Amino acid sequence: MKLYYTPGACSLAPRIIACEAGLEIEYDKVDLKTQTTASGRDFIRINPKGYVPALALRSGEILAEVPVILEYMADQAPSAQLLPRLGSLERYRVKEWLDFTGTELHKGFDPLWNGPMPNKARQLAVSQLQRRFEYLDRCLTGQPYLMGERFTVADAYCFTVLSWTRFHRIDLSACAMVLDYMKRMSERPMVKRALQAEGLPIAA
Ligand SMILES: N[C@@H](CCC(=O)N[C@@H](CS)C(=O)NCC(=O)O)C(=O)O
Repeated sequence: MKLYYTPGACSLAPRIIACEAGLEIEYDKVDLKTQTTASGRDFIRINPKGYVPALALRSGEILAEVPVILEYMADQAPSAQLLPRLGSLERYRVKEWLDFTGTELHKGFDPLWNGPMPNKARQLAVSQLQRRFEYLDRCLTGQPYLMGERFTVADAYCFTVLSWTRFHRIDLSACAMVLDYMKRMSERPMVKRALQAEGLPIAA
């Protein structure tokens, strides 16, 4: 399999899961501005959506969308126990976290990536995100991971998105549980490996 990624983007989540699951994956870096890959390919022909991540399967087919790629990867390595059993309520709970992360957190950052914006608009985007972080903070009280004691694919995605708060200088001081969670996540050996592989800081 081959993962098309951009350093520090949401494609970091599948890289973390590939490391945690011990999957053998090739990587091809995508320049999102030019839509070309490090291997010299036209990315739009690989993923017509024009965004990372994209996972090329052994069959040559392309799978896109972070939650789907994470679920697929976890199912390739059931012994790593990165997802609860298919059909169980816990599995749907993980999907609930994946959807929350994708729609409420990940896409909440979109306005902040789109270049210079009026201060008022930035404040609105940040305060909406902060409301979500406060919810997350309450959920993480007394438990190390989103699902409780066990790390799942949802943590890889949530951690990846939370790491963008540093880049955008979003104040998380009111969310002590979230800060602890980010520290705990960044201490996982496979998370460190993924961050190092993308040339990202590993400090919590
Ligand atoms: N719904 C997509 C969103 C992916 C996404 O937003 N990727 C960003 C990087 S974090 C990207 O490549 N943006 C470039 C673009 O949209 O042109 C998913 O879940 O995979």
